Amino acid sequence: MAFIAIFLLYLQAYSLFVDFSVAQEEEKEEVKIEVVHMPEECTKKSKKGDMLNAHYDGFLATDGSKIYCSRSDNKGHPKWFVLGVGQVIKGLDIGMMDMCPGEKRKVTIPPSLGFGKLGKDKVPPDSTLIFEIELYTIARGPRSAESFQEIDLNKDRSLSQDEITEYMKKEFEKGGNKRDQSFYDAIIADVFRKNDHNGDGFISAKEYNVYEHDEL
Ligand SMILES: [Ca+2]
Ligand SMILES: [Ca+2]
Repeated sequence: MAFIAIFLLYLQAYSLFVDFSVAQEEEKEEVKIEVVHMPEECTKKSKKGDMLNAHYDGFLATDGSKIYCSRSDNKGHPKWFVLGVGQVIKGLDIGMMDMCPGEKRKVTIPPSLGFGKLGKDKVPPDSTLIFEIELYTIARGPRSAESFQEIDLNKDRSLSQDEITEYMKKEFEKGGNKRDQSFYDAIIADVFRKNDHNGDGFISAKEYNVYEHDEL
């Protein structure tokens, strides 16, 4: 599972996360959640800090026009994001809590938990939004203490390029995928460019854990 964390580092390097700005005012309004489909078996429920893989489409409540589609906006790939940390608008952070893999929801989001008084791009000011969401996967949150320790083979509380490469190889080869060294080198270069903030050639616990600095 820590592979997911590395994978996220990699994704972040390519800025696949939508940079929604969160409106903070008027938080009394609520998100309305309708469960459209519930799988027969619910293996686990989403919670804050989990990494979710989902497709979702967003519409304006007023006229039903589409404002976002993770299928077309993300080359058809389900979107990965961390729940509850502001990577998506507040209404989605709330509307996707306690959700099961395989579950589908229709979530109605008031303006104050969406794009607020200002709106953004296709969203006019003060818009209520409707999102149709299908959740595929719930993974352990990225950059947890657990995943850090799993990668940190020599337990010196920092991640070397070798340790991360080693980890990625192991994970890829589990899936029967042999890759040549250049494949890993490219990812590693990216990961270090984006995360090794002090340029010492190691990713420290603090550099690794961008969401909750106190966790490690
Ligand atoms: Ca180490
Ligand atoms: Ca560093």
